Amino acid sequence: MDTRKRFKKGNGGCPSIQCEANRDVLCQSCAEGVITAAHRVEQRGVEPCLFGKGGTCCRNCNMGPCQIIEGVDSMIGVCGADASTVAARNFARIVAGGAAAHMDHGRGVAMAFLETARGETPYEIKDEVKLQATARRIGIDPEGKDKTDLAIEVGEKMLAEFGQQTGMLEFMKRAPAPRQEIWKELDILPRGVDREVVELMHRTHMGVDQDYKNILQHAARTALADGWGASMIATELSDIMFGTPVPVRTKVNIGVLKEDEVNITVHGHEPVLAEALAMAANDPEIVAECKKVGAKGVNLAGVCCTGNEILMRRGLPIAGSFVQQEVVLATGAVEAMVVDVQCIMQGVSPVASKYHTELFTTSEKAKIAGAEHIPFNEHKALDVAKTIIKRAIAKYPERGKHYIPVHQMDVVAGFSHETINYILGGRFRASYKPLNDNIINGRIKGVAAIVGCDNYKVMDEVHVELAKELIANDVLVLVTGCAATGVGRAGLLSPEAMNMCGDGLKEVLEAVGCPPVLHCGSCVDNSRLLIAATEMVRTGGLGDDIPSLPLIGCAPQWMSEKAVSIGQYFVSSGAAVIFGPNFPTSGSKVVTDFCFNEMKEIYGAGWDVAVTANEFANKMIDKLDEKRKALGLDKKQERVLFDMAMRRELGSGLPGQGCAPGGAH
Ligand code: SF4
Ligand code: MSK
Repeated sequence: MDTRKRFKKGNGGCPSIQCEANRDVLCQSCAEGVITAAHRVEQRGVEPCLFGKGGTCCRNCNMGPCQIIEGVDSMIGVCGADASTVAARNFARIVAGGAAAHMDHGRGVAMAFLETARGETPYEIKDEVKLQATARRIGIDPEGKDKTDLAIEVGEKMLAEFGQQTGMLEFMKRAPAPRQEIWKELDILPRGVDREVVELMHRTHMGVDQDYKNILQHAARTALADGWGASMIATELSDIMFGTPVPVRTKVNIGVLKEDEVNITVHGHEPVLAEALAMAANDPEIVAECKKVGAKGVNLAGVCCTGNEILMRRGLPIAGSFVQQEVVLATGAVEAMVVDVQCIMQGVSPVASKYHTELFTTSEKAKIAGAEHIPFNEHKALDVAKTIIKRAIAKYPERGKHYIPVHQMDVVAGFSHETINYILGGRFRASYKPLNDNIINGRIKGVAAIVGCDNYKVMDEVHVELAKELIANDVLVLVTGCAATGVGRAGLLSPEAMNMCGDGLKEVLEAVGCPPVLHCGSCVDNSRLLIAATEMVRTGGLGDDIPSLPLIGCAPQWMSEKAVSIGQYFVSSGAAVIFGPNFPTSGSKVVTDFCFNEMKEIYGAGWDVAVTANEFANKMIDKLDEKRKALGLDKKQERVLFDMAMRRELGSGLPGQGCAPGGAH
């Protein structure tokens, strides 16, 4: 079902969908003639092409393309492939595409980490405590080793996992023991990060694996290599190198652009370039250049997940989520947009060309016609960053007709799994035990993750209304990616939003002063949620594996292949996932039933779909209630009050100051 509201024409003939800030900018005269994704949806329709919808069209060889209809004998592939084989192959290839994006990202971070450890970049090893904890976790004894030697050893071991051919990825050992047993029995423990994607592409080549269950099993293995492998490596090494996030106050939405400063937006996913730009932005040389052109300074603002990376670690603002990337440029107030990889619409190039805006690509993997390519290199990170910033400064005097909307919202972000451990546990009892206890006593019904993209098929309000409904029902909400920016725009990432919570959740949050919706980072940072779930299991009282936890994930506005890989690694880890419209296998009932039902038997969790916020909320709350019932938590429990003895037992584990009990750090 299409939930997208029909476009209303504004004064300037502008499409009026998604958020108010978008509408406001696109209706200004400075945006006249600008074509954005919203306009293209209007021109092409919300379903631009039906070939491939439902996952049963195949173009894996030149005897096709073949459009296959399940249950119609004459509508199978020329090679005889049926709908289940094709739907499973296509689903698996989506997982491969998404996982590969995270894997290449993770490899880039691991290489930058190693170069940093060797003193070859301007970055540093900022979180030594996490370095030591990570070393221990991957079987390296940090005792007696200096920071440099230890970081080199950790970097080499992590980087080696990408090319590893046999054995098991080190971070898989963090999962609850029963989960590891299930993976072992199913023979889906990833052997190496890259190997699983290559094998998946081979298996889904014409004439190889034609058993849909076998194909989906390997898709699960590949997704695990993403979540517990590449994504976790990227998150953990980024934290060690750039600092583990702690709560910071900042702002989101297009109104963060500034009239009197040089606006540079960083768009994409990799933190290394954005970090270098942030380091260079306050350099005296740059400040002096700004003065020369009458600007007060450089205003660095994020778009998409690069935005989430610098928001979490540096408190820099986010100008826009995925659906806002072209609109940010249509303000006419951006001197430069710097992009790296993933989720960058080609449409940004023609929009930038209408203004004085410089569009720079920086990764050899991602060039865009009309953009200037300035290759980024970690060894010369600051030089490249300064070159880009100086080019942007030179454009400031050319800023013409422009419009910066008022829309911006205060947010508190930076909830790494270490921070959740600390903030919910308190300074003297940092642990997941208070979270578990409040779930057990019923003040918190459970935990829900709203992750993933935003896109034009589903209205923005789904994220927002869903989050509101969940917190009103005492569900603690964790958000990542562009969903996080969307709920941030609506004010849900601020402690003031606790007034919207049910009484139980409100009571808990009032005691710790954190928002009811916790921003946990970018799309690779979904790996933080795996660790949070694992810590909840380890803390005790909620069963011995992830499927028993009152925990559920959803991606109402999923767009990217990465979302499918993330969803599959959640499911394979035992956390149920509800997706927004157009589940990729919907053309095959056989495969969809397998994903929705049989996966529950195999992994203890399966997929589901929903459309409206209400439907999502009902399904998610029902699922949490079901889990609570299975744990015997449907009856009223007494609240556990912590006395001094219990606090001593829990110990201390401030982020950046040591390992939390249970090894959460
Ligand atoms: Fe058609 Fe089979 Fe070729 Fe796919 S692999 S395009 S189903 S003939
Ligand atoms: S950027 S993958 S639109 S979350 Fe990570 Fe946003 Fe989705 Fe891209």
